[in-house]
Amino acid sequence: LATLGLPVVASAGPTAQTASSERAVTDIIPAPVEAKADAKADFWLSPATVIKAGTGAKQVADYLRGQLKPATGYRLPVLSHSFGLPAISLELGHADARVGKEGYTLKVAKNGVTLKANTADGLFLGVQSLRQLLPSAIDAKTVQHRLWTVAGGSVLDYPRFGYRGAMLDVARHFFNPDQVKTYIDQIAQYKINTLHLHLSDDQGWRIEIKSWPRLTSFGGQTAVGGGKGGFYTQEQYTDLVKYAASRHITVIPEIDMPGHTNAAQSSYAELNCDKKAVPVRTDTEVGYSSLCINDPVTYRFVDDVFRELAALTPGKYIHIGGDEAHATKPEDYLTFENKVQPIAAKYGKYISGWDEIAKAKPAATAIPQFWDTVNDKPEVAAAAARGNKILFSPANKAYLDMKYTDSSPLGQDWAGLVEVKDAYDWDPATYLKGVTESQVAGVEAPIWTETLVTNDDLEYMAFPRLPGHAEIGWSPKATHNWDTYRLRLAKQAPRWGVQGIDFYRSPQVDWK
Ligand code: TNX
Repeated sequence: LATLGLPVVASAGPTAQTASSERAVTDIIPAPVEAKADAKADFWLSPATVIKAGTGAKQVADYLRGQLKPATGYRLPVLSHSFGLPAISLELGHADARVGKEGYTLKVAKNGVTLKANTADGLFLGVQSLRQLLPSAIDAKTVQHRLWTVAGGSVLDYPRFGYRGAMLDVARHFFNPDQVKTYIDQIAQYKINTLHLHLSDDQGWRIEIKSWPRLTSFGGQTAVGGGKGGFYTQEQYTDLVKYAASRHITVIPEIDMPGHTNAAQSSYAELNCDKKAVPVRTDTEVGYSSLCINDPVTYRFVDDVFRELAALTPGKYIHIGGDEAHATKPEDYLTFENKVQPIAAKYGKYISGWDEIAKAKPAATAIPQFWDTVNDKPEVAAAAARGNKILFSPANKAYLDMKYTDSSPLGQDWAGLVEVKDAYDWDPATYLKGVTESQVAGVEAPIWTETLVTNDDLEYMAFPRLPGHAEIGWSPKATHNWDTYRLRLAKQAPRWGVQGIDFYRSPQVDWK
């Protein structure tokens, strides 16, 4: 090493500080399919380590290099050969067949780390596991002088469900692009692969639509409580979608319709049946607004919005809302849903929507998002029977805006109080009558922001519950166990500390 001009650490180095008591491959959240710890196989990360990136692995290798640099101070080279130096090798292809599209295998040995996957997504998700094998100080933003040992062992891993989502409501309170990027990085570490952005609601419209400029110039200027609001220009939104993609996260944009539309209807008189713009609303009532179902202008509006939105959306899905349309007559609701779906299809997009859309018998590619608190919802089971995959966000389990206890300073309680154990202890494959494992698209944890304004607020509600939903979405059912999960969860807390995540210290977990 000295001949390479690199610092040499005398002493026993890595063996002087074994990783195994603090962290192990068996501690990873979400729990891997198979993990075998080997305390004698710790890898010592040093300035001489090379990140070896095979074909197609360069983006993930650069991401890893960027993750490791601030705390270690090491400028690890990303190379296609390791030249006999100790290496973290990222290899695409030749992975165990079981790992599929998003899985990976990870081997940490004394002489190097090998991560293999069939896709760049798999490598990225494997890197998230690797990060958890390093000391929590690895996430520090400034150089920490210490040894960096990667806990030894091997992992074979792949997800239970393909859709593992988080939803952020940027309509009730606006979150600027940097705030959303912060949340993206926080969720990516738990292998969340979908970010659903709730871009419009009664209190605000947050995405620039060039053919209807007042949606943002007027409808984007308000928020719950009368705050100043905000919106994303199409350029900013595109940048956000790209940032998410760099974290292997697909963005699904939601325009909520035919209810939750007061911001649009206060911006444009023609969107109201009586052709009078409604007053701005910044209270938190729901279910009072409705687009005008039998007026052709409504569908010109939807067409323009979907056309522009689809052009900003590399993902296959757009979310069309559809919840709590109490001000729309049931027959009008069906008329509306049946007219808007072909518009999405015309612009090459499949739809998702809150579970009410199941009543309109959408095409089998549509994903109804179950958000109710009941265990029996016949129209959702009927959709599953017709071939629709169901996304699970039961409000009394998965809503991150529910209070933990009745003394929680933030959040709501209409779906009940949701402590960390409540949030973890459920199974999407047995939750709803008539919907079984193969009919489940996955799990999404929504965070509604009527009471939430800052990233600290989001963090307090999402942590520690979000990692539990991520685990329900990723890990095999056989690994699901609260008693062992709570111990693994406790070990994440120092990481959140270093990352600046302001979490709720639930008394159900013995935090370090
Ligand atoms: C219900 S759940 C809503 C939202 C609220 C949320 C608050 C759903 C699809 N609609 O409009 O923000 O409750 O928890």
